[in-house]
Amino acid sequence: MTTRRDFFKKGILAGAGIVILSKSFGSENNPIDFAETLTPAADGDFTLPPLPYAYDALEPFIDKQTMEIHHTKHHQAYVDKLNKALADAKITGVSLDDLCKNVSKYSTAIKNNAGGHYNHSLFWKLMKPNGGSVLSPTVPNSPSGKLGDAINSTYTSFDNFKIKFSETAMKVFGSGWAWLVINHDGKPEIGSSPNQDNPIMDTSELKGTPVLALDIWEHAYYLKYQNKRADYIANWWNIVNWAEAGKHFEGK
Ligand code: MN3
Repeated sequence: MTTRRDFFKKGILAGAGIVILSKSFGSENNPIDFAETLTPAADGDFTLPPLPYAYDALEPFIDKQTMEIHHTKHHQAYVDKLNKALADAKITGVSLDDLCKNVSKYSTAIKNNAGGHYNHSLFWKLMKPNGGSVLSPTVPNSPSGKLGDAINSTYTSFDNFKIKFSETAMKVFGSGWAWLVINHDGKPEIGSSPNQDNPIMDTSELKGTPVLALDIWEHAYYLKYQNKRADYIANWWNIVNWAEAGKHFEGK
């Protein structure tokens, strides 16, 4: 059995790990374009950003094997294919942000893989260890500050917001993403995108600055949850990094 004391110990250790890793991860002050990871390196290639926690840190909500394959195989493949597509098109020195914002000018290969790199880089940062276990109650996890206020005033309550966001995520047909964005009126808006599209792309129906991102591709949950997408979504709420989401909301 996990005791309450173990819980705190785990929490402190996990917290310390984040501090150490975030130094090498860089870009803590710029979470929206997280410049250091998303700008091509000097040789012109994008690189896979390290996870800001261990592969098993999101257990039991997302399992270690899924995280490891998702990061080292799927995300790495988007990075590699993006670099190849850019090299083939002889494009250098364009930031990932600018590739996405002007994606209508580029090939489908650049669009899909720039989106894949951008979305996953965001997704990892918007989750954090909860410290819970299947045998113990989880740490309550909800937004506070300006983001919490905006969610309450737009959706009447956090619970109602969760229902609306989860419904949107359930309705994504095939592979895609569910989002909370700040739209052009400065208001929170829930929506989804197909494939690896995202709300900063000039081709996207949903437009705005991403605040929350949830990967609805089966590779994000199939090993643990199989066809039970609803359970994956319900468990994901335990590991949302609301502090990070709040920074995005406030444009910090
Ligand atoms: Mn994915």
